[in-house]
Amino acid sequence: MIFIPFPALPAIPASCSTPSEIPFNDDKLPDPFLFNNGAKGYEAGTLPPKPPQVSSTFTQSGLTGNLTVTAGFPDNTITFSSPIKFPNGTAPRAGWPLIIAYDGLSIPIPDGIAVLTYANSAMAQQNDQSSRGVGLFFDVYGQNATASSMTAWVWGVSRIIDSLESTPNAQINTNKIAVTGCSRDGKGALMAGAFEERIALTIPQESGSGGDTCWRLSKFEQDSGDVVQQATEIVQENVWFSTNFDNFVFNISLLPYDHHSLAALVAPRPLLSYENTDVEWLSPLSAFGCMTAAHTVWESMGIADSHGFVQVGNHSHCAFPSDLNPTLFAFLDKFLLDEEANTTVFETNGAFNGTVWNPAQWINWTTPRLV
Ligand SMILES: *[C@@H]1O[C@H](CO)[C@@H](O)[C@H](O)[C@H]1NC(C)=O
Ligand SMILES: *[C@@H]1O[C@H](CO)[C@@H](O)[C@H](O)[C@H]1NC(C)=O
Ligand SMILES: *[C@@H]1O[C@H](CO)[C@@H](O)[C@H](O)[C@H]1NC(C)=O
Ligand SMILES: *[C@@H]1O[C@H](CO)[C@@H](O)[C@H](O)[C@H]1NC(C)=O
Ligand SMILES: *[C@@H]1O[C@H](CO)[C@@H](O)[C@H](O)[C@H]1NC(C)=O
Ligand SMILES: *[C@@H]1O[C@H](CO)[C@@H](O)[C@H](O)[C@H]1NC(C)=O
Ligand SMILES: *[C@@H]1O[C@H](CO)[C@@H](O)[C@H](O)[C@H]1NC(C)=O
Ligand SMILES: CC(=O)N[C@H]1CO[C@H](CO)[C@@H](O)[C@@H]1O
Repeated sequence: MIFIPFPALPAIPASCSTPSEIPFNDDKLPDPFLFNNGAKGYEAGTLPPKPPQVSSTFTQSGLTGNLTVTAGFPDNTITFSSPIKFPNGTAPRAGWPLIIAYDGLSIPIPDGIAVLTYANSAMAQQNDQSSRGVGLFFDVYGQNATASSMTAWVWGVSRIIDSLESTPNAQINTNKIAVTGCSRDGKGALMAGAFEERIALTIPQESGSGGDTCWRLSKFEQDSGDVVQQATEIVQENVWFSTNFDNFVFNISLLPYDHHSLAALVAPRPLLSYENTDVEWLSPLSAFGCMTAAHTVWESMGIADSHGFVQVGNHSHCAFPSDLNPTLFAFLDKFLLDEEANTTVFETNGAFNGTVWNPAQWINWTTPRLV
C-alpha cells in the first residue's frame, strides 16, 4: 500500500519512483505529522486503480434492491451482486444515505439509512493460508497480484461506489456512504475508510490487531504477558495482509508508520471505533493507545468530535450492547442524516489485564494546531 501520512501530499507525478522501503527504526509510534513521502508495500500490498471497465445493473423489488457490478478489463471481467435493504417511505431528494456492511451488519441503525451487504469474503477469501490469491479480485488481477484481502476488499467497495454514482435510480446519496464491519471485517472497514475518500463515515467494530490497534502496542501487550493477536500471529492465521509483511513482523520498529497513521488517513472525515475488553486477543491497551495517538490528528484540525472511540466489556464478540446506541446514533445522525448531534466520545473502561498505558513511552510529538 502507499502510505501518505497526513497531511496528504499533492499528487505524485507518474514519473516519480516510490522507494519500496524507508530507513526507519523506532520503538515509539512514528510521528503522524511528519511526511514519509510515500513508501509502498509494507503491509497490505497494492491497491489497483479503477479498471477500464465498470458497469452495473440495478433492480428493486419492494424494499430490496440488487446492485450487480461488472468490473475489470475488456478481456477479463468479474461480476458480483450486493443486496440493498431500503428504508420504508420516500427517498430524500439527494437519495438515501447508505451503510456498506462487510459480510453483513452487526450494529443497529436508525430509520432512514439503506444497508448494502458486501460479500467481501467472495471478493477475497479469508479462510486460512490457503486463501492467498483466491477470490473474484484475483480472477481479474491474477493469482499472484500483490494485493492482500484488505486491499482487494477496498477495491470492491470502490467499484460499488462507482456503480452507485452512475445508477441514479438506486436513489443512494453517494455523498453519505458509511462503511462498517466487525472483527476481521472491522479491520477491512478501517482500511476502506482510509483508502476510499468517498466513504463519509467509517465504523470499525472490535477490529483489534490489524484494525484500530498499533502493531508496536500489540507487541508490547504480548511481551507483557497478555495473550493478544499481534503481527507475528496474524500473518500465520490468515491472508489479510501482503506476504511482504512477513518481513516486518519480527521487526515492527522498522515500520515508518503504525495503525494510528492508517486511522489518520481517514481524517478529516469521521471515524468511530468500538472495542471489547472482554475479548483479550483484541489487544485492548493497543486499541486505546493507538486511537489516543490517532486522535491527535483530528485534534490538530479542531475536529476532535469527528473521532470517537468506545471501549467496554461485558458482551460477546461482535454483539452490540444497546447502551452503546447513543454514541453510534449520534455519529449516524450527524454525518449521514445531517442532524444535530453531540459526537464527542472517547472512553475506555481501562481493563488492560494489569498492563499499563503510559503515553509518554509511545508518543513524543506535540500536536500542532492546523486551523
Ligand atoms: C441480482 O442480479 C443478478 C444479475 O441479474 C442475478 O444474477 C442475481 O441472482 C440477483 N440476486 C438476487 C438475490 O436476486
Ligand atoms: C411501510 O410503510 C407503510 C405506510 O406507513 C406501511 O403500511 C408498511 O407496512 C410499511 N412496510 C414495511 C416493510 O415496513
Ligand atoms: C505465482 O507465483 C508462484 C510462486 O512464485 C508460481 O509458482 C506461479 O507459477 C505463479 N502463478 C502465476 C499465475 O503467475
Ligand atoms: C493476563 O495477565 C496474566 C499475567 O501476566 C497472564 O497470565 C494472563 O494470561 C493474561 N490474560 C490474558 C487473557 O491475556
Ligand atoms: C453485564 O451485563 C449483564 C447482563 O446484561 C448485566 O446484568 C450486568 O449488570 C452487566 N455488568 C456490568 C459490569 O456492566
Ligand atoms: C458533548 O458530550 C460530551 C461528552 O458527554 C460533553 O462533555 C460535552 O459537554 C457535550 N457538549 C455539548 C455541547 O453538549
Ligand atoms: C522522538 O523520538 C525520536 C526517535 O527516538 C527522536 O529522534 C526525537 O528527537 C524525539 N522527539 C522528541 C520531541 O522528543
Ligand atoms: C534489520 C533487523 O532488525 N532484522 C531482524 C528482523 O527480525 C529477524 C528475526 O527476529 C532478525 O533475525 C533480524 O536481525
